[in-house]
Amino acid sequence: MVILGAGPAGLVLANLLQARGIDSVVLERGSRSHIQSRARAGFLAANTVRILDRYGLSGGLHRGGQPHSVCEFRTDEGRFRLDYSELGRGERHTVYPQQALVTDLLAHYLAAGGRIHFETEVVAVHDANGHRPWVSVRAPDGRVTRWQARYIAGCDGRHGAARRSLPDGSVRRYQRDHRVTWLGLLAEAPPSMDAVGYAVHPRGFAGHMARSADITRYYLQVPRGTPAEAWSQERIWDELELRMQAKEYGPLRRGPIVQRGTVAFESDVLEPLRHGALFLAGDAAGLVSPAAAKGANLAVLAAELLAQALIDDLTNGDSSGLEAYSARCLTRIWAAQEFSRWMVDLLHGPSGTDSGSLFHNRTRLARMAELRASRSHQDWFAERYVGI
Ligand code: RFL
Repeated sequence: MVILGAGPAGLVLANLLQARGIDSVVLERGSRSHIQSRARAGFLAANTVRILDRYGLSGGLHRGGQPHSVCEFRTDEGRFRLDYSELGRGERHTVYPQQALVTDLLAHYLAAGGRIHFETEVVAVHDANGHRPWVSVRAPDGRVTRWQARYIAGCDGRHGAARRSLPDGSVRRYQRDHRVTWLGLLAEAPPSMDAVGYAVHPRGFAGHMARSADITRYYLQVPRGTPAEAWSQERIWDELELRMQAKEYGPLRRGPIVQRGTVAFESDVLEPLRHGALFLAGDAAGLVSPAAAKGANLAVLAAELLAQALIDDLTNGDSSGLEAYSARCLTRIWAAQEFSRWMVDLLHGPSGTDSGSLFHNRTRLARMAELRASRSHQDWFAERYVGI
């Protein structure tokens, strides 16, 4: 078994196969220090934690993660809070940085005797639909070699080799550009509030998410094409305070911004998630806009489904799980896409003054008003926001 990519999808899959003695290798383009320091997700759903618990992969997140269950919406019409541990299914998030999770998963895999090659880029997947599937690989010294495998797991993200290797017409790609861009910021500053903050402002969205006692993530909606370095730190803090209505609700705790990057909101889903011996999981299978914090959670879920199916096939000769993998996974992916799109629409309005934009903004405010006032809307929101 060859696994492309050492993100959450690849490493959960690798751990589960290793635990059942299935011979596999992970091929990762980046260095170990790169994957262990790449800041991305932080909000893990309760179901993700249950999956990691099931396989003994959750020690680090129980020690270092923080339970979280409150979000606060701020609009022109005031603010309101939802504690989703008291709504819907009563579940919480665990806030644990993705790079810490990746570090834990890698350590566990290596301790169990797992094999991984860093700085080893998969160039392409070959003959996935044939008798002898293989991948071509560029080693750190530049030599191109090959790995043969019975099955190949494409867990190498949206721009990886698995997607690139799919022959024309073998899968269909459903795609949407949400026309929203966030400037994602990591500040060396304590959180400014004890909740996830979603500020909907005429100048655009602003978000606040605690990562730890001294690190906070902020997001600012910016025009598409804005370079990440375009805004000075002072301008960023002023804009965050304005949109989050700091004058009314309290100042933000400022600190140096130590990482920044822009994220253009795009979503896509491939169907089916299998081409012969090649299976797609995580971002390689479908990219979800980060508005609803679903991507890493879907990656872990898909990895478990795929691992179970592979174990059944390779240890019992039962291929029914592999045949059902794509459809089972796609049901979850589309549900996450639907909620994510709902969140994108709730948090961002068109900036134009044409009647279509004004109409859109009015319906958005109506959606917010229902969320503020209606218990059944809040239950619906809670179930989808923290669920997967
Ligand atoms: P990853 O994590 O991108 O890992 C893929 C790995 O594959 C390697 N690779 C290759 N290796 C070999 N050969 C090649 N040709 C290769 N090409 C690529 C890469 O180096 C990498 O190590 O994919 P995976 O495992 O599918 O995991 C997906 C998640 O990383 C992603 O969905 C989340 O980060 C999305 N996301 C969030 N998800 C959540 O569930 N909760 C959150 O709170 C959350 N916040 C976020 C996010 C994503 C964000 N950005 C940056 C898009 C916040 C942000 C800002």
